[in-house]
Amino acid sequence: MHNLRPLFISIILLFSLASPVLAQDRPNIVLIMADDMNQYGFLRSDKQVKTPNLDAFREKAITFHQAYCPAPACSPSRTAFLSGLSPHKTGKYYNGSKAWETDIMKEQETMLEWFQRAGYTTYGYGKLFHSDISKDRVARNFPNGTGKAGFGPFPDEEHRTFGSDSRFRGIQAFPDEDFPDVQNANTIIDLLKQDQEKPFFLMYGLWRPHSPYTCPQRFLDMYDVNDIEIPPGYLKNDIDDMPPIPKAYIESKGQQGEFNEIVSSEQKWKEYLKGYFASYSFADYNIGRVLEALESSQFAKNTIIIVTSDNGFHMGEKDRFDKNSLWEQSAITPMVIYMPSSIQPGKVCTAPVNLLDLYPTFVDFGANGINPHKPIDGRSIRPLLEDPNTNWKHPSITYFGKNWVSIRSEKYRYITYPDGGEELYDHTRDPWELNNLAGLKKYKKVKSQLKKHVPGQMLEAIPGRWTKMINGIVTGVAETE
Ligand SMILES: [Ca+2]
Ligand SMILES: [Ca+2]
Repeated sequence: MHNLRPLFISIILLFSLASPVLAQDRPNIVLIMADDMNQYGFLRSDKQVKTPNLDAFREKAITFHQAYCPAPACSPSRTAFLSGLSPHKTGKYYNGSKAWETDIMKEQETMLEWFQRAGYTTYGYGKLFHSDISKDRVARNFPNGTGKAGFGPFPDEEHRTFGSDSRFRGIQAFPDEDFPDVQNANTIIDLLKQDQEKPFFLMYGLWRPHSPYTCPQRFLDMYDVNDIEIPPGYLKNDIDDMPPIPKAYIESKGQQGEFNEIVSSEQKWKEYLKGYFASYSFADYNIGRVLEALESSQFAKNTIIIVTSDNGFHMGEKDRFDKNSLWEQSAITPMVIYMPSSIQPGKVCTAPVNLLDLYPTFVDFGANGINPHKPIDGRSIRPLLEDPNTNWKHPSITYFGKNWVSIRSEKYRYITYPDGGEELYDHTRDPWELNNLAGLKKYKKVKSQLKKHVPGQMLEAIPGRWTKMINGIVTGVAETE
């Protein structure tokens, strides 16, 4: 009798191999996340950045013109949307503070952990969580490894165009194979040629266009410095109509030094733009390679594809070459979503959405009755994917500290600061947020409507380098008032 056992096991195995066919009713999901990619390649009518692959992709996808990050920097943005928790509930507002060791985060089920429990295989290559998270947790989220990690290559000291600050390591060319973005795309292209037993969630985290602005030479050759224009959103003395806290922040030593150096000559500014644009086009190239591999794969008909970034970036507007601000340039992220069954290709959606909305959207599409262990923030944007013109009354919220919050409705951006200082911009007339309307009586009602979305309770920021710096600025302003 006992020699029937292997046969019995074989039958069981046969059935378990057959079941993934059912699982494939649910879509695969590919999330492509660039780093510090602002909207220059997307929104501007005088688009200077060349993105042929993203342009072609947008023809068959839905482009969200008002997508924002939960917090305007790599680590807090990724921590929020991958954990499903808004920064005001975790205290993770800035880079350089450890969020993942807190009790709330230890207990939180990440997007990847939920995907696994819902029957998906999770893959991730490149820059994913950023730092501040343990290797064990990363390995749990991406059991197949995370590909080529790291941040290089860095140019030698003498090639640094803008001094030794790590954010401004100079513009220089290297061969394709030196770049993690190329290596990880290669890995993904190979992976997409293989069969999958289960539906999969695949994340491709690029480093570019984040500095240093190094890329293969042909991307630098795409741009002539003489053809590059200074950003139209730059206005000298733009900060004059701001309240004391943002003014003090922009004028603080750490924020100002780089700005003065880059804008010291128009040539230098344009060279900086060229470096960023070339890195942007390099990211577009790598994204295009992965999109092409997907399109020619067996998964083309059943895969949702999202292209986005963790945050935006200022190119001199508001006296900044950085993210880490609540203004449009820094808070906005590209977001293009391809639905294989969509009847809305090439459409634009102007409803304000947030990276935090991705996790609940994925749950909406892939849950199969399995919901995250604990409540998650954000809301499913499935209705907008099915009809981009859906009436959407929800603003998008971005945080830069306790009581340092921006509420972005379709029409307005409202910002409030810890001392009660306010900004209000009307995007129908002022897309560059140059004219602060917060002090005008006629906007009192608009402000109070937007202010209702500011949470009553916000956690203190987790200690860290940025927390210390921001607290110093707030205290400094209070002392002079
Ligand atoms: Ca970033
Ligand atoms: Ca202004």
